[in-house]
Amino acid sequence: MKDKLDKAVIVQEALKELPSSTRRLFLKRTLTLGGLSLLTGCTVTDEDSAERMLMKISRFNDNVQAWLFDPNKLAPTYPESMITKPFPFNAYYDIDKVPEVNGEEFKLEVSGLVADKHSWPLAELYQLPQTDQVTRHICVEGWSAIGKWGGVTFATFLKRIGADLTAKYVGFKCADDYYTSIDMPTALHAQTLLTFTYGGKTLPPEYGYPMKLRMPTKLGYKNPKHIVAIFVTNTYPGGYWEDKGYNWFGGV
Ligand SMILES: Nc1nc2c(c(=O)[nH]1)N[C@H]1C(S)=C(S)[C@@H](COP(=O)(O)O)O[C@H]1N2
Ligand SMILES: [Mo]
Repeated sequence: MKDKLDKAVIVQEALKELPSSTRRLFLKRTLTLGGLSLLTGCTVTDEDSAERMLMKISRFNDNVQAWLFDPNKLAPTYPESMITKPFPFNAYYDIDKVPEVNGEEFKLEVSGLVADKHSWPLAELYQLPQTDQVTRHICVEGWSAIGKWGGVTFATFLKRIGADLTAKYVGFKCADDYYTSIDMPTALHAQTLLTFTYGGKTLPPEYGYPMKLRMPTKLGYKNPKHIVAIFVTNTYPGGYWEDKGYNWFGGV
């Protein structure tokens, strides 16, 4: 990084870090280093350390992905015959450590930029209009699987609680130590569901009982299981893997 870097090389290196689909779209829109600086909010110079540069690229990547995200574009859906059996379990711990949640006592906490902060027992959540979809879950660890999840469209839930839909983030706290957060346009996407069922049956513990936010437009680690609290905020909430260096936007 000490050598005088040609501006074109900096842009090229930054682009290498982007997923190929993003890269293609990005190249189509022919953004320059000026644009890169605008998006990252800082000037990319040859004095930046490699780590700072990578941090900038990751934040740049978040911004580019957010910028390219088309709220009306639907992720593919599949026939039920293509459902992966058995559907894989994944968490940052082994299956014998899956959190046990008592559904009778459970109440979903809601906080932040919302008008109605009452906590939701499961029975009340089940009364919201339910829908299901068969989509592909893609994990960065190198596997993907098709499954069927059912629940309420998250936009419906956000409107029901009087969420500030102009806020930047929706954050999630889980019954394990997991947490994550998403951008509002994705939260409002038609295929973003707050799900209570898997394969037509109550979500089993290993897949995230009592609820999982299912987004076919985002990578697996952005899909929180065992959600116990939801909050709407303009303060960046990060996430379990995101704080360890995974890209925050995490689009597929
Ligand atoms: N609460 C919680 N949610 C989580 C995780 C986790 O460890 N804890 N892992 C994430 C990752 S990396 C993946 S791939 C999916 C796995 O979901 P599955 O077990 O239903 O396949 O859950 C995501 N959500
Ligand atoms: Mo994952």
